[in-house]
Amino acid sequence: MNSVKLVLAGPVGVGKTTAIRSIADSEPVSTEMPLTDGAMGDKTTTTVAFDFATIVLDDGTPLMVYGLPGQEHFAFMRTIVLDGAIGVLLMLDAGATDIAGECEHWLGALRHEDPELAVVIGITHAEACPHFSLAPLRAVVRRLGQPIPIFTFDARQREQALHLVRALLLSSRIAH
Ligand SMILES: Nc1nc2c(ncn2[C@@H]2O[C@H](COP(=O)(O)OP(=O)(O)OP(=O)(O)O)[C@@H](O)[C@H]2O)c(=O)[nH]1
Ligand SMILES: [Mg+2]
Repeated sequence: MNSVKLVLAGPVGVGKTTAIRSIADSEPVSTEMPLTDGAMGDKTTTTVAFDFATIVLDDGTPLMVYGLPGQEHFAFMRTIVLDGAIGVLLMLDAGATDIAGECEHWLGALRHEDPELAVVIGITHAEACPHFSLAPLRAVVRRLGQPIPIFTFDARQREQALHLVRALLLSSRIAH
């Protein structure tokens, strides 16, 4: 079976590198450098090129999973990393001050790269935001007219991260 390529995207600190570490079958390829503006809690590094890991799902599907850098500074990596991908897990932080704006920005950037990409949205850090609501995100998705599922998950938890990967694979297969 040919490997399927999936990409994790989203702003700095949402947990793209963490999610890839959670689901990887072996040590992932990382390109981490120290955060120049200082640590964000226990996060002291940022991705400067990409993350990469291979996974074989329970049903035998081989996956190549890449993570993008969150910093706009490295936006040029998107075209390179997204080449050949069939789906993107767009990760957003429940605690972001303008999560709907970030969602719209990233969905626009992804659509610009490849309008055919299947997208699933995964919200992290939700347990730290008791008043978090999916409603503003649902409004963005509805406005754009794209059928995009939205889930909350913890990128540090392997099973939760794998659940999102399986959902993305399903969306990709429906879309293609
Ligand atoms: N509390 C909490 N922490 C989380 C959750 N998901 C991820 N984290 C933490 O959030 C941080 C995410 O850091 P990274 O994985 O480096 O983030 P990234 O998206 O790769 O960031 P860049 O590469 O800088 O764009 C880590 O410290 C994780 O342990 C979550 O659901 N809840
Ligand atoms: Mg990273």
